[in-house]
Amino acid sequence: MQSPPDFDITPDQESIATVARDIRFFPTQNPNPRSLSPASIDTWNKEGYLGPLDLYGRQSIDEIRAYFDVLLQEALQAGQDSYSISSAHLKHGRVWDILNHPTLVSYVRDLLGEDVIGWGSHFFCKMPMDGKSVDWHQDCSYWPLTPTKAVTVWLAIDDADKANGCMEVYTGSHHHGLIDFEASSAQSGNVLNQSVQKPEQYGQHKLTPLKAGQISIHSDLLVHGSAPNHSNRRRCGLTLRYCPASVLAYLGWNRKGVPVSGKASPELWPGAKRPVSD
Ligand SMILES: O=C(O)CCC(=O)C(=O)O
Repeated sequence: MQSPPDFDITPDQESIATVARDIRFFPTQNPNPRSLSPASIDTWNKEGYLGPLDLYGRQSIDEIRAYFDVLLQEALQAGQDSYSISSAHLKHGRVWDILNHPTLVSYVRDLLGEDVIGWGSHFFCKMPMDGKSVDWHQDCSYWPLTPTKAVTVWLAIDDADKANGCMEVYTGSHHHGLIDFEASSAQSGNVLNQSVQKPEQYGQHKLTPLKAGQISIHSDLLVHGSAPNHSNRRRCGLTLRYCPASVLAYLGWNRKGVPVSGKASPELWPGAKRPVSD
C-alpha cells in the first residue's frame, strides 16, 4: 500500500492552482442540531467561528498533554521543530482517537451533516519565546478540496491566551471568498507561507483564548492567524480537520481521510486505518 502523504505545511501553490474548486461559504442549514444550540448555528453562519466549547476535563487533557510531550521530545530529538507533527492521526493511535472523539464529532456533524470525514491533525506548538507567528491566512487556500466546506477544530493542549499567542480571527471574513495574499517565508518568522494583507477590511478582529481541554471551530474560509509567543509558557494546539464525505479531494489527499460519522463512498474516501501503535 502506498504510504499516506503528510499534511504539507507549505504546500505547492502551483499544484493547487491546477485543480478546479468551488470556493465560497455554504451556510449550515440545520433546524434541529443535537449538540450545538440553534443560536450557535446562527453564529457559525454569521461569524465562521465558534468557541470556546468544553471537550476534555482537567485529568484527560493532562494525560493528552503528557502524551504530546513525548511526541514532541521524539520530534525534537529527530531534528524536527515543534510545528512538524502533522497527519498525526495516521501515525499515532491516540491522535486518531481524539479525531474520532464522539462529542467533538457530534459538534462537527451539526455543522457539516451526517456523513463526515476527519482528514487532518497537526500540532501547532509555540515554544516559549520562539518568535514564530502564523500570519493571516485562509485554510482553504492551502487545501486541494472542493467545495470549500472543511472546518478545523482547534483543541487547546495548553492554556492559550494573548501572552502566549492564542489564535486570532476576523469573524465574518469567511463571506469574502478566496482572498488575495502575499507570499511569505520562514525567514520572516511565519510558520506558513501566505500573508493576507489588511485583514481588518474583511471582518471583525477577535482574540480566541482557550483553556486547556477546550476547543474552537473555524471555517476553512475564515481569515485567522496568531502572534508570537512572548511568554515563558508553551502554547500547543492540536488542529483537527473535517469535511463532509461529499467533498472531493485532489492530489491524493483522500488517503488521509477517516469516516468519523455516517458513510463515505470508498471511491472518494477509501478510509485510512487506525495506526496500531499509540
Ligand atoms: O495554531 C495556530 O496558531 C494557527 C492554527 C491555524 O492556522 C489553523 O488551524 O489553520
